[in-house]
Amino acid sequence: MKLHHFFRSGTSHRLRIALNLKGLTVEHIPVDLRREEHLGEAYRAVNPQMLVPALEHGGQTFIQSPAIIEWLEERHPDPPLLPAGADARAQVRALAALVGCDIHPVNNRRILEYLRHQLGCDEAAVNAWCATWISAGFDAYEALLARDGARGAFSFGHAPTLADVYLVPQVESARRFQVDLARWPLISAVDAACAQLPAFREAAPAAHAQ
Ligand SMILES: N[C@@H](CCC(=O)N[C@@H](CS)C(=O)NCC(=O)O)C(=O)O
Repeated sequence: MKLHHFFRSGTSHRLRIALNLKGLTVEHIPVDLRREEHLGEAYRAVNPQMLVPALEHGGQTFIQSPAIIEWLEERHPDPPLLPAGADARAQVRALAALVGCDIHPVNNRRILEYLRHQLGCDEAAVNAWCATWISAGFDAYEALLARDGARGAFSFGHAPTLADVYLVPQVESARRFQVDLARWPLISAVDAACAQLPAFREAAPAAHAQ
């Protein structure tokens, strides 16, 4: 498998965590978003959407991190990223979607570039934008963690799940936008628990910095 990714991209980060949790190794192909390599013709041929990550396997190229992670889960079910039972699965998928559908997309690079260049926002306004949507999502995530009485150290149950795969990169991104994480002690504790595990540590942006 070949993974096209950028060290600081949250969606790439979540895919690296999922691959590590599954014990899978890949060839790493860095795509530098700072140099806009994803907007060049070479990368367009890999992913016409011109976003990272993309995963090549068996002559096929997979895009969209949620679809790739589901594909991994189907192809490599052990260890599972989803719990047993439809109700529990819905809970974990909801946590992941809260991050993947409602926090990450509005803070993506191209959105921030539009704010800067089309709408004339300065860096303070851009950071305030990011902090607003991260905070709204994390307030809800924290409340969901608080009301789950059966939870251990992770977002759900006693082992890492899809929810943690999505949460940890978003926490990393919140740090980058200088959002004060003290407001969300349960999220911070989950992030710390994940950081104990090699699968998460070895997927971190710092371990892949270019
Ligand atoms: N829904 C897509 C989103 C992918 C995405 O937005 N990737 C970001 C990096 S985290 C990207 O390539 N951004 C480039 C840009 O915004 O110019 C996925 O989950 O794979």
